[in-house]
Amino acid sequence: MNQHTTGSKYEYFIEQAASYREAHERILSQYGERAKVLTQKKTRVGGFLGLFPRDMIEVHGYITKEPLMKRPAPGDFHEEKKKILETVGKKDPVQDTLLKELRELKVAVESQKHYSNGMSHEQPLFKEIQDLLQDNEFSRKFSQDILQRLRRELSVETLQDTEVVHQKVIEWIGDAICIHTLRKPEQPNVFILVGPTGVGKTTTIAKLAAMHRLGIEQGENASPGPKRRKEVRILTIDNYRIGARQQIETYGQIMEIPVSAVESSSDLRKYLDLYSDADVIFIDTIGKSPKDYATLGKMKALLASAGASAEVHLAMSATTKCSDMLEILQQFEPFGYQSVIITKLDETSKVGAIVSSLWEKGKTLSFMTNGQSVPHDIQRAEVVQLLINLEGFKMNRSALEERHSNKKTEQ
Ligand SMILES: Nc1nc2c(ncn2[C@@H]2O[C@H](COP(=O)(O)OP(=O)(O)OP(=O)(O)O)[C@@H](O)[C@H]2O)c(=O)[nH]1
Ligand SMILES: [Mg+2]
Repeated sequence: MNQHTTGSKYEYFIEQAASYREAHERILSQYGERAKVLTQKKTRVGGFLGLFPRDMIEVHGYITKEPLMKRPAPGDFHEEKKKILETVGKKDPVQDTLLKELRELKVAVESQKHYSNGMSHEQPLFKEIQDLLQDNEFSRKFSQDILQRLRRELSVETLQDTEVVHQKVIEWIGDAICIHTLRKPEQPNVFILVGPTGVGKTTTIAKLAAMHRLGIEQGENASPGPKRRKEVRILTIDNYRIGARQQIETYGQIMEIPVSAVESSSDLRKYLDLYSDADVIFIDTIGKSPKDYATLGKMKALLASAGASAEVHLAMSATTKCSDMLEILQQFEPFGYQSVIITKLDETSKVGAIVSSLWEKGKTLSFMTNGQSVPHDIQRAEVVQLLINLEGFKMNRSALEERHSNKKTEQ
């Protein structure tokens, strides 16, 4: 069944049938490919006085008078395919170069898109962490490592949670700090402190010597039970600077610790023999610029007489900037120092440079000093004590303490 009206440009039709399929077949057979369907719906038709109507499908459409697109005949299609394959097969150097450049451009655009998408997605929290690391004076290398870990190890959901991200970053900073395990004391335990000028070597020697003298040394080597006053000696090779010898001798007098000045390798050997029954022998050295290679060389030759069992520590001030710390750590390498003592922590709130430089050079930390008072202002290096100096981070201290509590005994 159909209705058919003619317009100026189109002829309209309505076709009713029992199913869509039947309607479409009829439309195709009557009007051919020019028939275009506009709408189709279900409708109820027939029945006597509204009784027993039938469900029918009604399709509205029009017949276009515009010429149809020519479909290629099967033969034409094969002809076209052959032409295309021939063009593709031909090597055109200009076209090849262009294609190559286009491909490279596409890769560059894609990676740029990926990068900018990533950044815009990450930006607020990543920027915040980056700024915090920078404010705390972490090195670029260290900050980049942390940011990469954030991208790699945290899910997109976790990255929305400021507190979790802060705590994670603090944990990773803590993991980067390695605490030196003190050797089981030999007798005598020879402890040498080297380092740049004015960082607090002599003061630190005085603090450590006093602690041992009083039997209140800290850390894993602290003897359990009643404290035993130890036999302590101090040697100094700082004979050249006016007042230097007097400074350590004054500490020695107050603490009742013998202090001797050493001028040569044979001198050093003589005193080490003489004090062979002492518990600890501390050796204070001349503060030297890490660039004064000649004096550093002489000092190294002299200290070599202390033997391989001597424990060498490098004193470095917490107020030093990161690039200088890296240089100091490098220049004092010939002394074969086993660990670093960080001094003057009380003079700065920025601990990023210390953590970054030690991490970059793979060095451990043994003690931290935080004031001029002898002997109190010194403690065994502790990860959490450093972390709590970090500014601007939200941190859960008890979780950090739990995480790092065993670190002292790890090597
Ligand atoms: N604020 C602070 N000052 C310290 C600390 N340790 C040492 N000092 C001070 O730093 C200054 C230099 O200390 P010294 O112990 O003479 O340093 P040094 O490395 O022996 O110096 P040189 O022998 O000249 O190379 C002194 O005024 C000390 O009181 C510390 O932990 N905090
Ligand atoms: Mg000194």
